[in-house]
Amino acid sequence: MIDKASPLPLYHQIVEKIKKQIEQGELKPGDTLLSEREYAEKYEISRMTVRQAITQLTNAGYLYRLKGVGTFVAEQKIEQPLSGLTSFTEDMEARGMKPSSKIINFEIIPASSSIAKELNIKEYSPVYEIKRIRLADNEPMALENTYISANLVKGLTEEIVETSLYKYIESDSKLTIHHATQIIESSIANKQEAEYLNIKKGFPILLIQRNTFLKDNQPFEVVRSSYRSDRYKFMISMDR
Ligand code: 16G
Repeated sequence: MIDKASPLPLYHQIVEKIKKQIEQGELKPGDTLLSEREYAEKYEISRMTVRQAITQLTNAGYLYRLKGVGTFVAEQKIEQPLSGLTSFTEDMEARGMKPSSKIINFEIIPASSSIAKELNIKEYSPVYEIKRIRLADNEPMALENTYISANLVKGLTEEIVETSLYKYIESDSKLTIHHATQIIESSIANKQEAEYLNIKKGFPILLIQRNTFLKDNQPFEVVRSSYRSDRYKFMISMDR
């Protein structure tokens, strides 16, 4: 139970207890938490202490509050290792989740100077501009803007990018995806991102820019994505 003699603050003990219940599946996404009063009575502590614990868990994304309704267990974040160069489809399938995409835009446009530079092609050369909402088990996870040289990759269609771009590149177009660089930074959702990702405007998001290259160091894609920060965290392992 709660150890009042422990040097650990009481609210911290409550935080750890609820976290453990979530991690062990005793509390599942969508479950309603006990009320502040109920927790206070159960552990014989003050409501203030309970509130402090619940606020911390809410800020950390374990819980969410609905005004006038209660506090609920949130969906837990997907932990994405940053070791291999994988596709969204592969990542979701590896977790037993069903990947899908909603195409917002698919067209061939003249490359802007910055995209042309990154793809190592001439300005105004034709590039595919693909905007997709990426979903896992029908829940929006990320909004992706992809740019690919249309002279390099032939025959790309809306139907193909509704499933897996990488699968098409590697099986049908016979190109070898080799390496990538990725930059991750924090931001907040603008109106469009909020709408597509089913979050509120101003909600924290992670902006990820991936530049992917083929075997001979030839740039293949430039992708600018917005990921829901309440659904994603990234893991890097390091050697020393
Ligand atoms: C991932 C990649 C993206 C790539 C896509 C291909 C990041 C940030 N982005 O979402 O660059 O285009 O996978 O996925 O990791 P697909 O093969 O399922 O279309």
